[in-house]
Amino acid sequence: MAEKTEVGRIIRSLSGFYDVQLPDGVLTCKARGILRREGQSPLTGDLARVTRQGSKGMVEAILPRKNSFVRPAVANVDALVIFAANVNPITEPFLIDRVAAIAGNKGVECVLCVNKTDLDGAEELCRVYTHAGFRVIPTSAETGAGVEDLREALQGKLTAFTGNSGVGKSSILNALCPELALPTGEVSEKLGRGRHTTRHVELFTLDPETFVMDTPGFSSFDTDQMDIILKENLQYAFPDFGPYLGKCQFHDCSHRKEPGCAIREAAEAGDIERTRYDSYLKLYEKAAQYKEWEHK
Ligand SMILES: Nc1nc2c(ncn2[C@@H]2O[C@H](COP(=O)(O)OP(=O)(O)OP(=O)(O)O)[C@@H](O)[C@H]2O)c(=O)[nH]1
Ligand SMILES: [Mg+2]
Ligand SMILES: [Zn+2]
Repeated sequence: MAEKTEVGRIIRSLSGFYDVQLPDGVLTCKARGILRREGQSPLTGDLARVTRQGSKGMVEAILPRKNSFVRPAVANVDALVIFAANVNPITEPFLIDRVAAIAGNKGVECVLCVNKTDLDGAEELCRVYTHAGFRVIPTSAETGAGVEDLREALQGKLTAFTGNSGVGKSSILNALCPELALPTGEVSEKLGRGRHTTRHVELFTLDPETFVMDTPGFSSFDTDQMDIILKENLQYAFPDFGPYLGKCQFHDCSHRKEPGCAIREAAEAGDIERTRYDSYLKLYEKAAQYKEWEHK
């Protein structure tokens, strides 16, 4: 007789064990070796087919994914909230643009949460991303400002929080749901960097329809492991370029040095934010290098 299987969502993955949420509780599972051999490592957010073996379980299969990300290592998200701050630590716009482009390339909605506004209002950051067409939510985990706006943006979705270490992802999740009491870490004054307090991806239920994943903050190592976007597709991953696409002199314009490039002209005129265009150029170089390297 075939073994009874059940389907549940992976809410935590830690050192080779996967916690799967089933209707009657959480089952800790290992994964069948064949999954890894087939390059199918389970991710938090995955829907998994599991069998019970006493009090433990086995992940037998991963159901088809809506999407997945390398960093943060999550699957099946409706949206990403990218966290940024303009103080302790300062978030580089390039990091925001890179993560937003990866999400855009996969068709995943992106919200920018500008946190620590009690310390620094980050007006310029808010202006740039509002102009670029993002939904921007200024917050403070300290005062609670903006937390209800964020709650409303998360409603009814499965969202992953992401951003550099120390910007306050776990602190904001605690503000949304104090019972979670997640550990948060000091930011090193000397290095201006977070201490990588959150070490694994975990999915939390805010209400029966609203789920949020807390994830470890990026390190420089992670950014080298992020998804690559094909250089031809990169232009579509910048929603603020949309109105200018198809208006360049050359139909196969890469929007770098070509004459009559509508994107570059818009950036020079300030209609596209300069930092966004600079990030595009940087990502284009990375994408071009990757292809050469891959084809060697
Ligand atoms: N003043 C102020 N401090 C904050 C705010 N949000 C977070 N912090 C502090 O910033 C530090 C880092 O916060 P965390 O929530 O651990 O940051 P994180 O993004 O989860 O960091 P990782 O887990 O390392 O990725 C802690 O000392 C928090 O108390 C805020 O809005 N205002
Ligand atoms: Mg954290
Ligand atoms: Zn162009």
